[in-house]
Amino acid sequence: MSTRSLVSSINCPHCWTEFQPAQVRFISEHEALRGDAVLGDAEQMRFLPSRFDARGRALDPFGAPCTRMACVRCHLELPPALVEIPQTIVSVVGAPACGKSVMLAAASFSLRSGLVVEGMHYLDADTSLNDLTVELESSLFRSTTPDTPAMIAKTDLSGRLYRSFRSEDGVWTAPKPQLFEIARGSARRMLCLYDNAGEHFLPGRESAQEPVTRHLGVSRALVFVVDPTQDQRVVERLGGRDAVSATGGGGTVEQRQDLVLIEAANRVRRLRGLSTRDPLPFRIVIALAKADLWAPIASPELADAFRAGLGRTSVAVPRGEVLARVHAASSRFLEELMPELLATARALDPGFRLVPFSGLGKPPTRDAGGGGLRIRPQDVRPIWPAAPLVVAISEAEPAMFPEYSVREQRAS
Ligand SMILES: Nc1nc2c(ncn2[C@@H]2O[C@H](COP(=O)(O)OP(=O)(O)O)[C@@H](O)[C@H]2O)c(=O)[nH]1
Ligand SMILES: [Mg+2]
Repeated sequence: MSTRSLVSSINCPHCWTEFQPAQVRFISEHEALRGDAVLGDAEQMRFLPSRFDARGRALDPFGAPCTRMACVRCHLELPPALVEIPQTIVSVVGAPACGKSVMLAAASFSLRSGLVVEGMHYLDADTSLNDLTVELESSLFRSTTPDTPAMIAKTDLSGRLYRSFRSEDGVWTAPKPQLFEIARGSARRMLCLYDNAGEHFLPGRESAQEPVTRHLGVSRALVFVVDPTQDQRVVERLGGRDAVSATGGGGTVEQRQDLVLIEAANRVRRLRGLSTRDPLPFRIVIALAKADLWAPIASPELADAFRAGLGRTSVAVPRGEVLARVHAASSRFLEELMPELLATARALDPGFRLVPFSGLGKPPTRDAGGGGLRIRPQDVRPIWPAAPLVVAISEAEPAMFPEYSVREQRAS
C-alpha cells in the first residue's frame, strides 16, 4: 500500500471550519442509512469511522465501504484530495457588474488549456461541485452555438449558488466553492474560488447567518476586481454614459469602488481579529476589468495590448517585466482618473499589484430588439484573463511561480 501524507489541517471550503484530517466525516453508502442530522432526510448519514476494510476504506455502521468525505461541521461533501493537498483560498471581490463572473469563466477556461503558465496543470477537483464554473464557461467559451450571441447571467444573490445546513446554532448558508487542483513541478495545491454576487460586498450587506463572504477570513490572497468604466471621470473620457453602457461598461452605475475595497478589508480584519493598525495578512491584487474599453485612453502600451477587435486571443500570463510595466502604466492611469482608489489600495497594502485584463477581449453589443448586451461566442478573445488570479496565487505561493513574484521583477 502506498503511504499517504496528510495535510496538518483542513479549512472546509464550504463553511471554513478548521479541523484535522483525522476528524473528517465519511458519507455512508448503505441505503438503510439515509437521513443526516445536519443536511436532512434526503442525504446519506455522515459518520466518524472506527472500522476500516483491508484496503483502508471506512466502513459505515452497516459494513458498507465508504470513500466519500464530508466536513465535520456542515457535513457537505469534500473532494478527497483535500486531505492530502494543501489548499489556497483566493477571494475574488468586486462591485456589482464589474466583470467577476466573466473573469472567472474566462480564467478557468483558459487555465484548462494549459497555455496560461508554462508547466502548470489545472484540473477540476470535483466536477459535480464545479458545475457553476462549467456552466459559466459553456455560455461564452464552450458554446455549442458559437454564432448565437450570448452573455453570462447575473450572479444570483441566493439560490443554486448556495447550500444550507443546520448546526447547533441555527440554519446557515454556504456559497458553493469551485475547487481546482493545480500542479507545477512537484508542487500541488487545491485552489478554491467563489463567485459571489457583487451586492454581497456592499457595505452593510453581510448577515451573520449568511456568511457568504466569510472566505475573507481564511483566504491567502485577495483579487479585487475594479471596473474603471463604473467611474464617472472615466465615463466622461470615453464619450459619456450611453456610449459606455452600450459596450458593456458600467456607464449606468455609480459606485464608489474604493469603498467596496475598504469594506472588504474591514471584513478581512474583523474575521481574523486584526486591528486597523495591523497590515493585511495577504497581498491585494487589483484586477482592472474590461481593458478593451479603457486601455485606449490609458497609455499607448496598454492600448496596444488591448486593442479592441484586433482579433487575437492572448491567454498566457505576460512575463514578470511586462507585468511590472503594465502595473506602472495602470498606476498612472488611476492616479489621473481614480486617485482615491489608488490611494486606498496603497494604504491597505503598499505592495498591491495592478493587473489589467479583458475577459471578453471586445465589447458586447445590444441586439436590435433592445434586449441585454450579448456577444457571439466565436468573437470572444480574452486577453490575459487568468493573469490576476495567477499573480494572486504567485503571491500566496511564491515558490510555485517564482517568475511572477515581485522579487523576481525587481531583480530584472
Ligand atoms: N467590454 C467588455 N464588457 C464586459 C467584459 N466583461 C464583462 N463585461 C460586461 O459587464 C457585464 C457584467 O459582467 P459580469 O461578469 O456578469 O459582472 P459581475 O457582476 O461582476 O459578475 C457583462 O454582462 C458584460 O456586458 C469585458 O471584458 N469587456
Ligand atoms: Mg457575477
